[in-house]
Amino acid sequence: MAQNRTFTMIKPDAFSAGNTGAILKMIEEAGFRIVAAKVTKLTAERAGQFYEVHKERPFYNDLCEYMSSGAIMALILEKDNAVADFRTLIGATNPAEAAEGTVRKLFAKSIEANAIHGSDSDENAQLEGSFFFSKDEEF
Ligand code: RTP
Ligand code: MG
Repeated sequence: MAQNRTFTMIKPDAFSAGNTGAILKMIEEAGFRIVAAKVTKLTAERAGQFYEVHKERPFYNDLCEYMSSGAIMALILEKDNAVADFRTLIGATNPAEAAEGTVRKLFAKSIEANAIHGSDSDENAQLEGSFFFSKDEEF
């Protein structure tokens, strides 16, 4: 995955609430181009692999259960400065601390069910994108 790309998931709370279209509109209006997208569902085991970095954290088991509780949408996005600009667009992990107008401020239900994921580095964007997509699914 190129350095100007990031990876995101619309999480089960936002997907099941029917907020996918509104979130995609925000993403495109912020200048991101969708280069890969799919609706899928993680098993608890796959969620555990995706969030392996957090396995010692107290919220890990709950997070894996929540992330496998329903369908998600996974996407790769392209824009200059994609990783940092996307983290700005989605806002703080805890919606109570998220800035006005951010995706999490508008759509997150709690610190856990917080509507959306955004990669935190170019390296993780690459790893997370390839967790969901093969090269020929990325345009
Ligand atoms: P993400 O990886 O999903 O983009 O979120 P993030 O960087 O803002 O937050 P991170 O620290 O990586 O945490 C990953 C996800 O775990 C859930 N979480 N729950 N109960 C809690 O205290 C807690 N803290 C984090 C959230 O779903 C968070 O996005
Ligand atoms: Mg994170």
